[in-house]
Amino acid sequence: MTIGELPNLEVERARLRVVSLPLVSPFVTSFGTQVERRALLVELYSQGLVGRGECAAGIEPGYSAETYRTAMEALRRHILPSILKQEAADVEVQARRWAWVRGHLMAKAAVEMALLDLSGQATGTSLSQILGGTKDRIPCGVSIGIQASLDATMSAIDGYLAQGYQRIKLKCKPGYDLELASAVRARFPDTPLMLDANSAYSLADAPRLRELDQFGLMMIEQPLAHDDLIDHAALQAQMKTPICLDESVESLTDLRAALHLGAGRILNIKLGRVGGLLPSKAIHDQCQAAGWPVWCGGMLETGIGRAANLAIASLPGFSLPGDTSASNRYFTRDLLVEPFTLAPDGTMPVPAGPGLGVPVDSRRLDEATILLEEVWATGASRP
Ligand code: OSB
Ligand code: MG
Repeated sequence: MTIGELPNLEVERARLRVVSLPLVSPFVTSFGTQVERRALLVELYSQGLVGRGECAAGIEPGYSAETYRTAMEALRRHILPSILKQEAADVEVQARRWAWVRGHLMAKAAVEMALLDLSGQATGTSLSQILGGTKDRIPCGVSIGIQASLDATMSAIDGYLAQGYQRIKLKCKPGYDLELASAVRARFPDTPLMLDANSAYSLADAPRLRELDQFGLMMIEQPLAHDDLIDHAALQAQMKTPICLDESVESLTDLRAALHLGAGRILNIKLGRVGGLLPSKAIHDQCQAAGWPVWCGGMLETGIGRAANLAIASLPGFSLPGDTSASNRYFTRDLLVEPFTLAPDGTMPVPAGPGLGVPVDSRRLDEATILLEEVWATGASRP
């Protein structure tokens, strides 16, 4: 079954669930510190099945404008009422029913994930098969937050390399960049290495950023403003290190502008950031046509969102190791019966079961739940 053959489904019932999972260690970036993954899950019911989707948004709007709370409001008032108890339709038609809602891409992506999970379960097809995946294992990298010291950074890298991770991404910020790259390169001369600035620089920092060229980085991710393409193009023209865009590409339109301007050479695809798996596939296809390698980013997802990340990463254009790391890199206990584990060769399997393909541990899910809400077709908070 492919995207054109998805079954018609009626969404009979919808629930919003918020879970809280403590992180094994605080995750520090140029925009803030996260100590827990608080995830909004969308649960859709159809024909005796439950489809699940995870919203990428977190507690604070430091990465993008969305938070799990803005997503809840958009979902309960606008997005879910557009599809609840409507005539049965396939996922593409359902997505057109909420397309009138501007923005709220992570909220939309969570509903789309749940619908695709239902579609896969109803037809015995995995998400990867639905999307046209060609791989059954994914090469994995790891994203390391800003550490208290260079020593702590070195031992974190040592630990992840020992587990098999195929590339190291280090979060950086102005003042925590050249010394970091130089020290890590001296100690790990051949490790595939990259930095992620999460928009912390401006074009005035170009001379400093150009110094990074000497360290043989695979790429630098999103050095400049979250909504900029023009300055990224100017920076890329002066830098050998490839620029990888993250925050700046939220749609196929943004990608076309980025390609036109030469605002980078690589794209990090996050399905929440671009509004879902189907938009991610379209963006992947366009990157393939343009010769831009892509890889799958992450938002510290629980196993539910991680399963969808692995499915999209199985498409052929995902030619670089992504931020799809094992469950134990984030949590002591994930939400799944079988947590995701890294094989010694640094790969993880793409789930092969129907839909998301990862059985959820319902006791663990209930333990982690801090809020559960029924959504009404009227869009009101009460029927
Ligand atoms: O910029 O890629 C990012 C986590 C939260 C928000 C933004 C980013 C990240 C990561 C972690 O880098 C990726 C992961 O391991 O899930
Ligand atoms: Mg990033």
